[in-house]
Amino acid sequence: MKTRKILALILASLLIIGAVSVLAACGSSSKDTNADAAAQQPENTQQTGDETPQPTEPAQQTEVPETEAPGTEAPETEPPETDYPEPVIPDDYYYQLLEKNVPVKCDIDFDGLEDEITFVVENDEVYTVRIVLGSDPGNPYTDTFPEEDVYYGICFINDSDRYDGRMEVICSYEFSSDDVEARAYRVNEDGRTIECFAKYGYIEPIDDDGLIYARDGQFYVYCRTEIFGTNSVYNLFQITEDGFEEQGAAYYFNEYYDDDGTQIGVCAISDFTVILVDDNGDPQGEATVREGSDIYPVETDLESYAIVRLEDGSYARIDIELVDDWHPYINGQPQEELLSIIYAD
Ligand SMILES: [Ca+2]
Ligand SMILES: [Ca+2]
Repeated sequence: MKTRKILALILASLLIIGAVSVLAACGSSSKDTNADAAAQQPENTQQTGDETPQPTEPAQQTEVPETEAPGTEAPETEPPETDYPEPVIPDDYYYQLLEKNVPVKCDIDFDGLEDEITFVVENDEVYTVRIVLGSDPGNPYTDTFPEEDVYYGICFINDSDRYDGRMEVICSYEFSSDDVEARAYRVNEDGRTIECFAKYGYIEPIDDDGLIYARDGQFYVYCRTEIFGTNSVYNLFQITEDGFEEQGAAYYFNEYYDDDGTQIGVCAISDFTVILVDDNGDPQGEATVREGSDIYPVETDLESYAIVRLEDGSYARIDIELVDDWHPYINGQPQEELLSIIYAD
């Protein structure tokens, strides 16, 4: 009986233990899930609680641009609608047009320290280039264009030579009664001083939007000549250690067209002799430009000759002599005795 009782007790206690453990297990598991939920919920509420002031808003903000991004992509499909091709700017030639009064960070002397370049324009008439070198931040370089009545100015950062370990800041100004000047700033080898080069001429953009002034490190400088009348001619330039350096052997004349799309030439008012040339510029004999026919200026070295196209499409060289350093003579005569010449003031 005793052993039965003992066994029954053991059995009962085992059952109780089993039941308790089952209950405990259920309780603990439900507690755990509650705890998990509780643990999650506080986290969530904590997050949302924290999110209200901080994390949520940035998260939402970053999400909004993400949804906007496809929207901003849409304009990217618009450029092809324009008539002109997009200029190709190689990655290895740095180029940056400066907005007026907006500093641009750029390491222009390749010393690993960011420099700050600003095209400062005050009252739309006082133009200053301001360069703060990262190597000498307490000593900003400034150069204010000295001429008065400046009515137009542009400024860009350009890498003329990929291998010279620096870049240039280049400006073009137009001021009092159509006078012009281009300037270039270059950090010297010492990494501290900046040299300024000046050149007579102005720089024109190469794209229709007027945003790109240089390609492959080179840019067009335009200047005035009195050859065949007051004309605008241009040549490719880049900046070397000596300053502005011509890249082409000759200057090209700007071509002008009337409303019908016909090129405007210069009319001969007297017969005169020219030298026909082939594609290489080699002489091919003489020809006579007849009174009443037009010549179309093509190129000149600005001092001794010009190449022109004749009405029949052939090309001819006209030897030029500049008398008094400016007055063009052709075949020993002032050009206005042979051609209908228009001089600007
Ligand atoms: Ca630098
Ligand atoms: Ca360079």
